[in-house]
Amino acid sequence: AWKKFQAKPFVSKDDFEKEVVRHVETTLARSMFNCDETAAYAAASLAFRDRLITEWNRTQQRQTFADTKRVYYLSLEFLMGRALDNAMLNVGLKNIAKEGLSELGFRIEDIINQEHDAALGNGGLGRLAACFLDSMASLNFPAWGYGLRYKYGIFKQEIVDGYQVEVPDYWLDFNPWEFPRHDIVVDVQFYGGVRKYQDEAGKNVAVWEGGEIVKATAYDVPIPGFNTPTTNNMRLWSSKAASGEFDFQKFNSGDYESSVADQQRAETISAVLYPNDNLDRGKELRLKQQYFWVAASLYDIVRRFKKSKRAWSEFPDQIAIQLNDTHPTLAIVELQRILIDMEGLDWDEAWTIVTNTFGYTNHTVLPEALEKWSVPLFQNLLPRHLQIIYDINMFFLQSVERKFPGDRDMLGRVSIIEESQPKMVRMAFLAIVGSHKVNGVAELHSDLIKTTIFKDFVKIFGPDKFTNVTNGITPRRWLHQANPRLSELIASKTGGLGFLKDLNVLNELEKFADDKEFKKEWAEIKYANKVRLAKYIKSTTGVTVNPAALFDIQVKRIHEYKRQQLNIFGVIHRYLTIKAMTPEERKKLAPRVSIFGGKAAPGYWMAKTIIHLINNVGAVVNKDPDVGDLLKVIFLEDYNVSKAEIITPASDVSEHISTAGTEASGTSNMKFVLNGGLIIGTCDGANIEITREIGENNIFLFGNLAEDVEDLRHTHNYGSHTLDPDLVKVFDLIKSNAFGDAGAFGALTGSIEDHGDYYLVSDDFHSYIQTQTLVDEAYKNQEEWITKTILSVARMGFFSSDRCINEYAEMIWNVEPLPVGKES
Ligand code: 26Q
Repeated sequence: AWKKFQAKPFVSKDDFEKEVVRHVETTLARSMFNCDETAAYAAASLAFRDRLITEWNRTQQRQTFADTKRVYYLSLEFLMGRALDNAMLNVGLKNIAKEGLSELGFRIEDIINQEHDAALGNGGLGRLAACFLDSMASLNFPAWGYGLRYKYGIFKQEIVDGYQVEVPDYWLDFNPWEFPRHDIVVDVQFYGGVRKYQDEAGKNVAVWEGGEIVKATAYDVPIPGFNTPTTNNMRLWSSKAASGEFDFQKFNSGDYESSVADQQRAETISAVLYPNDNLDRGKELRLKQQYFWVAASLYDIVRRFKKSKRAWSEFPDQIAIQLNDTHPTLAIVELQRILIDMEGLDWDEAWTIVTNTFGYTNHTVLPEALEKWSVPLFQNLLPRHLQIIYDINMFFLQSVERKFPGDRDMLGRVSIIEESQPKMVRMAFLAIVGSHKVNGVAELHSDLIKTTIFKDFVKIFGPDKFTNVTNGITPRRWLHQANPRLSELIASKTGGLGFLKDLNVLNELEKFADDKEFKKEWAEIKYANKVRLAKYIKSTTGVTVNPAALFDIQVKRIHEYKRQQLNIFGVIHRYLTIKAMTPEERKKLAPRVSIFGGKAAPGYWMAKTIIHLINNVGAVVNKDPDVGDLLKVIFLEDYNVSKAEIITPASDVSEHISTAGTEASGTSNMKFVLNGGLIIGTCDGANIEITREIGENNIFLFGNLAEDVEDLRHTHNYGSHTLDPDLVKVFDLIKSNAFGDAGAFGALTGSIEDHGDYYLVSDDFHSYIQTQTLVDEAYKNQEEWITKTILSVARMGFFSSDRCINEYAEMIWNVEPLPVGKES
């Protein structure tokens, strides 16, 4: 009977406006007479949210009813960016919304710009999780994301006098995209002790008791697929003290202050995202975050499974859990604990279920990023889990001993417990032992982990446990949303928006690579995107840049291994070259705008020094009359997802210049090429596969290869290390205080001159400068340049996150899509 009362989702402009007006006047309790852009954003979002939530409900019912296998993607980071534009496009009603908002007196861009980014991530790993959610929904996979609802996402970056300053990102003030589930609350235990005894049947029983309880409340965010009704769920947990407002017992006994302190301590768990990217600092609160999130998520997953009344042995047939790096590795231990301590399964039966359920994705080989936790810290916070880890390790080492009898070195190398002072739990090893598949994120990276950090495990488990799934990006956000004109042009030549669901359709563009008309339109779009970025640069930095200049962009987290220092040293070299030129020579040079953006971890001094140098170089170069338009240096403040949507379509070249073997994949490289930019890059991460796909004539590769890095480092430390002469000139200029007090940059130049140049800046400098010269030359031939960019875009189909998700589904998860109409 109720079915006839269900609201019909709007499909027309008038109905959309009706919804907006209704939300302004009732939900927001405001009048249309003073409806500003904030209110219009809120109302438009609520109108779309209503639509999403209807489909979200249907999708959840459909998936529950069909009872097929589900994927749970566990990630401590989901770098979602804005939701409104994405929702409008995925539902296919942006044009209707645009017209409707226009009738109400608003420009849709202004309304979209009201939204605060959901910035619950640092960089690549977090954005990958967001692209995966989009692909899983768009491909109709029954899939949930599980994460933490941080009160503060990644900090907002301000540049003051050339220095990075961090400002808190409080983003929850008004967030229409989340639904608090006050009925879904999980108790999570910390500290306490373990009591062991034998029950009547003689079975060993362990009880974890005492300690403290923190409550996890679920907040659900709908994830709409593109051009499909499937709307999946992202569930984020928020922490609260177990006693609610405050502890009445303590309050009544006069201990008011400590009851408030308890509450604050509990809420601290989900308060803030750790701003380190590729660095592990072993802080207790971080381990608390991990367990809090993992325990709540597994409780939720297990509860859902138990409703199906299936045998435990069917758990891995119904559930696949993917670990986004080692951050959720405790889930392995927690599931084993639930099965043996709570559900009474015996160890082997439980362990088979656990290992068949989990898959682990590795995102780094950098030693400083590999997670380790001190055993004493673990013992105190999670005493039962530590016991289970010791048991997992014991059974594992016994199996190694059987396979490699007497190899004590091997046992020491692969032990989950590092015998250091204090002892440490090696999370990556635990993740490998507890999963049935381990994957890297690009071919080179997957090969490297097999031959370096996880070499012994390949011998132990065999090579089939280790695989590669090259990263991808969602073309919905990174082409259709960020670059609507290019998307429209492609649609007009390939028969509609089908390429957004099957990115290999882009291949059809190859036949336009020499088409005059097409090339003209293509070039116009790039120019318009550069004009848009130039305006943004003007409004945020005050610097005027020429949109006809070559835009050279490097935006990503600031890290020594990513080598923004190589880029800025190259810029200084260019500055020196320009200064030494005659006016005639200057006329022949292609004007350039070097654009940087990215955050440094707050405690990473070297990264902050690099930002400082970039800003100081900009301050000098940008006002030098000898230079004029030939060189401008821009640092864009607070790089984030919504800014990436403006920046990515505007590159002529982008830089992906990590020391070979250090960048696991990179994903912005894919975004820039998909938007018609070329790449200057090293033979690292996904650059290698991009080259294979688009052809080596369409990419500017330079630098030493991964296989030579180790020897070069050895030479620096034990042989002779002479700096590249051009780099010496750059350092001399810095030391002459040309960019402010050189003392500020001593640590940076010193790391290269005196401390072994670990990232091979000097070794790659000459090759880098030469390649930049090739870029200048190539850019002069615009006809050829445009052809290269068209061919590149045409060949980028492989890098869709849809391809990537299909590979995970087939090789690791063994799950099938569940489109509407396929329920039975
Ligand atoms: C670990 C312990 C304690 C605190 C923080 C962390 C931590 C947090 C974030 C460690 C690593 C990260 C993020 C890593 C990351 O973003 N890696 C990137 O992942 C991308 C997606 O696979 C790749 O494209 C990049 O190459 C890789 O650097």
